[in-house]
Amino acid sequence: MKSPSARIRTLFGLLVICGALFACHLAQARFRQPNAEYQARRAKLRASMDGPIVVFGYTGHEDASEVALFFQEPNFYYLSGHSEPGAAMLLIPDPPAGKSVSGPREILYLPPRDPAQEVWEGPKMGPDDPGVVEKTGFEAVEPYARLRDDLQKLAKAKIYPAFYTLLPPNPEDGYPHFTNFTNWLRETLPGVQLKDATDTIGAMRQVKSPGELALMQKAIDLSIDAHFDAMRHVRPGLFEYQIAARMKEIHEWGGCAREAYAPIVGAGIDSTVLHYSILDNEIEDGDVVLIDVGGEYGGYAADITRTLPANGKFTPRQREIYEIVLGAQNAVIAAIKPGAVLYGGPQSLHDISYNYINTHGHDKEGRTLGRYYPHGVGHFLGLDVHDAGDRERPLEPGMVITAEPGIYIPEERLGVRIEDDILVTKDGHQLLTARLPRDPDEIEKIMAQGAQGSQGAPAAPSATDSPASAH
Ligand SMILES: [Mn+2]
Repeated sequence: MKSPSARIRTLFGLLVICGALFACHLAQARFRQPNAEYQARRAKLRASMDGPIVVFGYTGHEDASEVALFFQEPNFYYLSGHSEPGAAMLLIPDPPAGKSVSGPREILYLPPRDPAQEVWEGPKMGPDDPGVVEKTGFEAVEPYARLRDDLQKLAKAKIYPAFYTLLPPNPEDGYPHFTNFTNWLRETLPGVQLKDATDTIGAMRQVKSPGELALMQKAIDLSIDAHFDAMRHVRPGLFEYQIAARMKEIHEWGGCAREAYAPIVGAGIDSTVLHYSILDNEIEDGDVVLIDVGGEYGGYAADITRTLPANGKFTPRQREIYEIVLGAQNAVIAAIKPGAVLYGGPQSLHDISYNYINTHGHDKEGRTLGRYYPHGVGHFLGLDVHDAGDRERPLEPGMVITAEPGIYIPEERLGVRIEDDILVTKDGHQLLTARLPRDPDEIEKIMAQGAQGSQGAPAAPSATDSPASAH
């Protein structure tokens, strides 16, 4: 669909000033690393490929709902730090021996500035802005319209055996961003072999830099603060969404731009629904409340789950199941070190958790509990909550994973998940969520303190009161 002329758009905009047409190009905050970090990532990617790499940013059309804010495609962001719609980049590796290539090797393509649109959405970066090369850290910044010519010239020179891009997942859900641009590339470069760079970039994203880890720890600390608040306030009679509301406020008040994922607060039977997101039920006496809520800070996700007794005291059966999940999680955490794998093989972290759960406790019919653990032990964490990269790759220092075993028994209205975020270190691991108690006695104590002082509840320890992590 063509956009209306600027004049019509302006008139129409007066009528729908809060509407979706304009909201979709406002951007969410991610906090940039220094340009040198993006340059190093691009250099590493170029060095590992035998052909030019073309990566397309999101256009702003990916999510057209009224509440959508523009959020850059994570691989594009990872390689550029650029958060505005409609951009592309071309990365050109060293040519094979005996061949040569001239001109810049890292080019950012930007759409032209649109003054009429900027009235509504604020200024955007344009290819002709003074200082745009220094600001973006690319070797060259060109108008987007030049991309086609540059690609065709490069292909015609027959220097490289293939070109790379992010090929679409199969099937591609939602707006077909990757399908659209891959089709465009095939039309633009007929006869050129097009290969996928997704796995290579995903492997790079798995190992976090100190700057990324700092943002992740901030997301985690704010999420821990929110979980402390939930422990102090959960009680029968509240609705699930009220707990989420307080947690979201703590995230945003602390600087999170958004949630890392739709909050899950499930009481009673809802605790057994893995991705429960309606949050419209009342918390009842005797329920457990499963709280899987994490904020996103500077673009990086936290992912934390705690399961609380609604009235502040676990029943013997709830505690029994809780302690099995905790035992499984402790066994997993203890095994996290370089070389371990999340999935694949009998020593995998997943199998450790499954075997623990399946050899401890029983259901009401006397059966083992493995059947009530239907999901995986965890995932990589980063720009995405379920972050990029091969889940069977042996762990390396700098990777961050979650450990989140769970047991969900609908016939007992009982779901328990405990989820923490863990950095793989040279010698083992560091529990980034260590400040938030997992022990059931400690949780009951904090809940009792919260119930006592419902007006002046003791403040959660802040990130500076105690070490944010332990080895
Ligand atoms: Mn998770």
